[in-house]
Amino acid sequence: MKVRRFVAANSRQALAKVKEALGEDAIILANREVSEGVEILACHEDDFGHGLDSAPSNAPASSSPPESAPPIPPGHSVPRGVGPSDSSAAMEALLGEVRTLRQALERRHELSDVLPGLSLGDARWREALRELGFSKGLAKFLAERIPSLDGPEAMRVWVKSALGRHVQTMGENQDPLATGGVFALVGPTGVGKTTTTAKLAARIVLSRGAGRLAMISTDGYRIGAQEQLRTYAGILRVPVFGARDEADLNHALAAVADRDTVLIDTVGMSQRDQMLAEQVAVLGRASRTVQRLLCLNATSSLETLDEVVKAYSGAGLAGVIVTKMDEAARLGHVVDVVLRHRLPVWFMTTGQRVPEDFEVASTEVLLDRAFDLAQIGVAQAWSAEAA
Ligand SMILES: Nc1nc2c(ncn2[C@@H]2O[C@H](COP(=O)(O)OP(=O)(O)O)[C@@H](O)[C@H]2O)c(=O)[nH]1
Ligand SMILES: [Mg+2]
Repeated sequence: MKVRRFVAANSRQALAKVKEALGEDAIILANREVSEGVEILACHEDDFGHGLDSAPSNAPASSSPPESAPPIPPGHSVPRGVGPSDSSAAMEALLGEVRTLRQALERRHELSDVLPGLSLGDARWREALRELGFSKGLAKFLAERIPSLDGPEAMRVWVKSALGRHVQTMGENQDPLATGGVFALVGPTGVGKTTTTAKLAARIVLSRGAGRLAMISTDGYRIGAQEQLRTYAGILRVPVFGARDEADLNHALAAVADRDTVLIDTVGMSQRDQMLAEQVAVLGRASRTVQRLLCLNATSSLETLDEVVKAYSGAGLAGVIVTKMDEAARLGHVVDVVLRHRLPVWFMTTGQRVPEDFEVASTEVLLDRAFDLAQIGVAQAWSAEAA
């Protein structure tokens, strides 16, 4: 069989070369992506099969079988499927299969006329995932594995289900605060710790009453910071204690020992602040076990969120609260960060109103919002091309 190799920048050009050289009935034996573009191995239909099923027609009739063929022991018949009578039927079947493959390749090629870039390579998917906020690495990883050619909607469904198995959230019907405990909201200044503490407090008061809840503010540095929490606490009739240092904190915790749930609103610290390690240590040494919840501002960049998580991770984080989701243009970066650090998302906040703009995190909702493709340019371009 005379196999020829054709290489071109894309499958359309490679197929054109095949047709030009070998005619309409050329048999495509293989195709794959190579560094120069696409490589197609093909032969002329008349050549197909020569050298596979029998010796070439110009070979002497008595020529011995190829060395690689196992000798047939005396007294044994030729096994079915390789004997001369079966060979032509097998070859016919193989030929049929190759034709089907060729048609599939050509259909794929036609589809790429409608949705350029979909049929070959994964650059389009990667671009879309990058636009949604995912990191280069995760976009590449996912794009290389997306199996479908059916456009952005299929991509959305597939990626959502692939990521959905790994994004950890509490789920709509579970309230992680229901069992009580001491929870400290930590994170940089301005991410929404105080507002979210108030939202959580309101939620607890509404479901279980004010009698089992207390609040502590360690934010003694900013003017009005404790006042802000005291105002909410006053409305909710929940006691609030100020704590400037470790001794204060333990004193406050002792004073609220009868409350099954304690919310600590901490002082905001930059992820680069030297004091941060001290804050982590103080909460770690507290007289009651403190579960730290890191507030991640959804409007921050992926790099910033990554840096914040790394800085705040010391001694372990119980989970994450994604804040300001209402202001974020995209959420892929948030999903990316919680995935790579394997952090469960407990809550999501969606506005300034206390207590309304608050949700218990659900993977479904988080991914739905992260894959709101309508917002991104690639999907619009896709729809325009597909129309
Ligand atoms: N748009 C929006 N603003 C929020 C959200 N949560 C808090 N904020 C606002 O962000 C600002 C800082 O919030 P604050 O709770 O004081 O942040 P802290 O410094 O971390 O305690 C305030 O103006 C809040 O009203 C939210 O989910 N969405
Ligand atoms: Mg605050």
